[in-house]
Amino acid sequence: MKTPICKLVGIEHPVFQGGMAWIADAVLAAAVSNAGGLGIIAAGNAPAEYVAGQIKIAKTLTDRPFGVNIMLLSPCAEAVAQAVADERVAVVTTGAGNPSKYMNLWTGAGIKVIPVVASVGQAKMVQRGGAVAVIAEGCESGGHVGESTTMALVPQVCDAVEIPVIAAGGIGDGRGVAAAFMLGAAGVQLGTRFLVAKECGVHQRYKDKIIGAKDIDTITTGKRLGHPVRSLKTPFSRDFFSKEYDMSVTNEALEALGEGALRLAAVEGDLQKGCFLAGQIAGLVKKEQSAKEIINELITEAEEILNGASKWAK
Ligand code: TUI
Repeated sequence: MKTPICKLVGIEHPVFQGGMAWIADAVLAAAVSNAGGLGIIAAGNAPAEYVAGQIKIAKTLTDRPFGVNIMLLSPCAEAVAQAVADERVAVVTTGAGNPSKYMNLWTGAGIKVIPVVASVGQAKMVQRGGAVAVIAEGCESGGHVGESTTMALVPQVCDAVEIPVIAAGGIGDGRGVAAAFMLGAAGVQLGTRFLVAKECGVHQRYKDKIIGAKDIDTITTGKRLGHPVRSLKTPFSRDFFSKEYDMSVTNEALEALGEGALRLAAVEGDLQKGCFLAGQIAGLVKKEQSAKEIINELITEAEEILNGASKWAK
C-alpha cells in the first residue's frame, strides 16, 4: 500500500506512531521506523537536552527516517525547537498549538514539518506556513483534543488543503486505516495501539489498563482550563472531573492537580494519582505485539478491506 506520504517521508507503509509524552522514546520510535512506519519521539514537557539525547540514541538504532513531536504548550518548546533543527531530524510533528513561529527555522534546516491540527482553519494556516503534510486529529484521540470527530474532520481538511492529510484519532486496526483512506487521507497516525507495543517502555500497568479498557472507559477533562484532555476513567480523572464542575475550586488548584500526573501514569504506573491518556479505541486494543506485527497486521487488514470495498457498489 503506497500513498504519496510514503515517498514524501521515505517510509514503506503510510503509518505514523503518535508522539505520546513520557511514553514515545527513541526505542519505540526506532522500532516503528525499522518496521517501515514513521516512529516519533515525543518531546512532551522534557528539556532540550533530553530530546537531543533521544535523537542521538534513535540514530544508533535505525538508519530509517524518524520524527520528533513538539508539544507547543511545553515551557521548553523554544529550546526543543532549536535542538531538533540542530539535529536535523527528518520530520517534526507539532501538537497543542500554533507552530508558525518555528516553521522557517525547521524548513530552513531541511526538516519536513507535519503539524497536528484539529480544524480546517489550522490546516490552511500551516499549509501557508510551509507544512509538507498535515495530521488531522479527531477528538476520539487520547491526550489533548479538539471539537471535531475524525469522521467529520478528515474529509473537510482534505477538501481544504492540497498537501497530503494523515488521519488520527480513533484508528486502531485495519478497518480504521481503510476508513481513513476512504475519507481521503494519505496516511494514518496511531497512538493507543502503539502504546502496547512490546518495544514501548511505558509501565506494564498502563499497558494492562489499555488492554482491559472497554469502549466507554475514557473521559475528557480540562475543558474549563482551555485544554481538554482524553484519558482513561480512573480515580484521578473522576476526581478532576468533579472538581472541574465545582466552582469553589480555583483554576490554579485545578492546574496543580494535573501536575506530574502523566509521569505518574507512564513511569510509576500509579493507578490512583496517574493520568492515563488514551484514545476511545482503547477498547479495541487487546494484546501486546511488536511494532512490526502491529504495522503488518494494520496493512494486511486494510488491503483486504480496500480490495473488497466495491462489494456493495455496482
Ligand atoms: O497535542 C496533542 N495531544 C496531546 S498534547 C499532550 S501533553 C498536554 N499536557 C498538558 C495539557 C495539554 C496537553 C497530550 N496529548 N494532539 C494534537 C493536537 N493538537 N490536538 C489538538 C491540537 C491543536 C490545538 C490547538 C493544534 C493546534 C492548535 O492551535 C491553537 C492555535 O493557537 O491556533
